[in-house]
Order: sequence, then C-alpha cells, then structure tokens
Amino acid sequence: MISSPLMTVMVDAVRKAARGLKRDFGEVENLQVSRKGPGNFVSAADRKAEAVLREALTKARPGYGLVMEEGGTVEGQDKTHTWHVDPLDGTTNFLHGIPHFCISVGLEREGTIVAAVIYDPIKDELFIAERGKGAYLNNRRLRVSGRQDLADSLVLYGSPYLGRGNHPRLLKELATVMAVTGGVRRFGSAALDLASVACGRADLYWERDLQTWDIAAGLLLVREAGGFATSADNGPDPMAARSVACGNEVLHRELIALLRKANQ
Ligand code: 2AM
Ligand code: CA
Repeated sequence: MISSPLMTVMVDAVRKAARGLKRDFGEVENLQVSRKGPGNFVSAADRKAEAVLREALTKARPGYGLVMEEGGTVEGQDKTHTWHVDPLDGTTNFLHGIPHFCISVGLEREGTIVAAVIYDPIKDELFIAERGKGAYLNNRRLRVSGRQDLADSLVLYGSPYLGRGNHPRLLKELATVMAVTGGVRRFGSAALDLASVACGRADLYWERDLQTWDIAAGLLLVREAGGFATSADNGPDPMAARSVACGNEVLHRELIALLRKANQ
C-alpha cells in the first residue's frame, strides 16, 4: 500500500465524490422507465461529482491546474502540476443503469504522470499508483498478466461516440484483432479498462479518440504494474496522442503489429 500525503488527498477527494455518485446511480435506475430518460439527472450528477473533486483537490493543493471533463481547463499558479479529472468515466453505462463506471484522477508533474487514483464505487475497488512506488488494488500489489500468446488473450477496446472518431478504422482494427485473439470486450470505461489491464484481468486494451482525463490515471497504473503503454500508433505519449495501446511487453508488441496491419 502507498501512504503519502498526496495519496491521502486524492483518495479522500475521490471517495467523497463517489458517495454522491453512488447515491445518484440508485436514482438513475428508477428513471429508466421515464420517456425522457435520466439524461439531465446524470449531467447534474456528473457536475456535482466534479465540483466535489475540484473543491477538495484545490483546497489541498491550491496552486495546481486542472483539466476536467465538465469544467475544462483551469490554469493554476503552479505551472508544474496539473490534475486530470474525470468525475464520471463510463457515463453511458451510468445513464443506462449499468453498474460499470468510476472516478479517475491523475496528477501530472512537468509532463509526467506521478500519481493516480481510480475508484469503482459499485465494486468498492480502489486502484492507486504513485510513480516508482507500484500500483495497488485495495491493498494488493498489481502486476499485468503474464500471458504470451494472443490466442489466449482477452482484449478490451473502445469505440467512438456517434458522430465522433473513425468508425470504419475501428472496424478494420477490431476484425484484425478478433481474428487472432482469445476474446474481445467493450466495457465502456477507458479508466476501468486500463485498471483491468494493470491488475491482469485483461491482457490488452486499445482505444482512440480519448481525452487526457480518461487515461492519465490508468496509464500510470499500467506502467507501475509492469505493463507497456503507448499511443495506438506506438508513439511514446498517449496523453498527447489521445489514444492508447497497452499490455505486457510481449503482447503489447503484437497488438501494435496488428493495429498497423489493420491500417495498411
Ligand atoms: P466517458 O464515459 O467519460 O464519456 C468509452 O469508449 C470510453 O471512452 C469512456 O471512458 C468514455 O468516457 C471515453 N470517451 C471519451 N471521449 C470519447 C469519445 N469521443 N467517444 C467515445 N468515448 C469517449
Ligand atoms: Ca471519460
């Protein structure tokens, strides 16, 4: 387990915001049957969670900048530190009453992610990592899977929202990956997908058209768990590229080759 003042700040903030989200999720389940659905209610829940996170993080570290899904970018006096905050990753799941979503908070220091918290309030799973100190799920140290054969591997992916990204490209990539791997899953939370690779539940994950708050925390989890994470085009900086491919060293290399082949 990691105990540091920084981790305490992050975990406290995330747990506080999660209490509200969990309560609101209970309400969403009741709203499914209404004609309009729970759309506005979910937007409000998302904004409330973000406000809680923003207040707690800013109170503890006043000068740090923030990049938030709802509130956009807030410059801080301290130009070396930036929080990347996703108050509700897996929004579509939440909206439809599917219990698979999380809060994700990553801290960037001069271009490097140094601390990460991802919390799934439904499963009560807290994923944390600090650069150089390892990654943990609750109190257990994490390690990416050791599988070496694509044929045995479970692969996660994500697809862009309607009207966004490049669907034909994804379909080519998916066909290429599906043809040679053990199975594919599309769970709908980039942060939890990265966390799943970090803890060895899934072997590989790739997705394009993401934002920094979707992946900041998860990237550190994967790397601190001994995994490799690049952009989907094998670039060194997924945050800049807004895409990710990750897994253990051997399977990551194979995934990159498959994605390249699909795009030829
Ligand atoms: P969200 O739930 O916060 O919207 C789904 O594939 C995953 O990608 C989710 O983590 C989703 O975050 C994220 N995502 C971010 N931008 C996206 C986009 N343009 N299209 C689809 N998913 C996106
Ligand atoms: Ca997100």
